[in-house]
Amino acid sequence: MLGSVLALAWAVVPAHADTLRVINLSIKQGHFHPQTVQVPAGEKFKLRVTNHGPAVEEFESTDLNREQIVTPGHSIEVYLGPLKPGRYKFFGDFHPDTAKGEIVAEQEKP
Ligand SMILES: [Cu+2]
Repeated sequence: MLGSVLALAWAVVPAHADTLRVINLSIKQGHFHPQTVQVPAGEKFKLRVTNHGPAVEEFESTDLNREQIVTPGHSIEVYLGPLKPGRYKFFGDFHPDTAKGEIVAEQEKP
């Protein structure tokens, strides 16, 4: 029985991993690149945030209720969505004057 459960798990997990949209966000010198991230509304996605240094940063979003430290040379993964159409601000908590961005969730046109 255990064997068939494991086989099912293996069959299901890669399919999910393949369909999840991954969006890369870089941190450099207290700025996010890109500053605006567009995603389709109503879909889950993963934000991969990489800190190219030199300072530690914290990816933070009050709108999305996320807060995660990113040390120089490292990446974090933030699972988000599905979002309603709208704009969701994020910022770098250690450089809040310069590290600003937003995620724009848009309904895809049929
Ligand atoms: Cu914070």
